Amino acid sequence: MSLRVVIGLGANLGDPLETMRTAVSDLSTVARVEKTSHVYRTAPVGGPPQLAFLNAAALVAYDGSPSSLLDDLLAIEARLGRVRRERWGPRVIDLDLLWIDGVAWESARLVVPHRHLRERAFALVPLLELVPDASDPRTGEPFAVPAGDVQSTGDVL
Ligand code: A4P
Ligand code: MG
Repeated sequence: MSLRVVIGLGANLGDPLETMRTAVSDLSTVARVEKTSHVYRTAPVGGPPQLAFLNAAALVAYDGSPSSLLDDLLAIEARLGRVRRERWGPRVIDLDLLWIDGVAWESARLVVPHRHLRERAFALVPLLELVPDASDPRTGEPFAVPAGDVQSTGDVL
């Protein structure tokens, strides 16, 4: 049986929109991409002073374990990071495994739902655009969006 998964995409270096579109195309080689969200311009949360991010999400069906999906995401990040690193620096794309329908997972290298999901409007807004009734698998409670500076750019992935 396939896992129903929402993957969060974030980027703030290089050409974020282009990189996110390439990431979705790479994702489609390892999973069935069912829907992608609008693109949102978001204020950076945490870290050093930095440029605004673009964030979005993809709903995919995946035939494998959460842990092998993480391997696939890390491989896509490495591929895109390597291409961009020469021009713009090392962090051009972040692919996070935000949520898996009905699955709570906790290992040394992977925690699902993503451990900061509930605090992050930049992750929850695109997730809920794709799955409006998404809930926390541990409690069954629907997610609520916290306050945050998140604005649709009007683009889609
Ligand atoms: N890992 C554990 N659980 C997960 C999961 N559910 N999905 C582990 C993905 N990875 C998971 O990630 C470090 C390790 O986390 C992975 O190797 C995996 O084993 P990373 O992507 O290398 O590191 P990171 O992303 O720099 O660190 P961190 O703490 O995961 O950062 P976040 O949480 O991803 O946040 N502000 C805005 N507006 N938009 C953003 O997208 N992103 C960040 C980074 C900060 N501020 C932001 C945004
Ligand atoms: Mg990450």
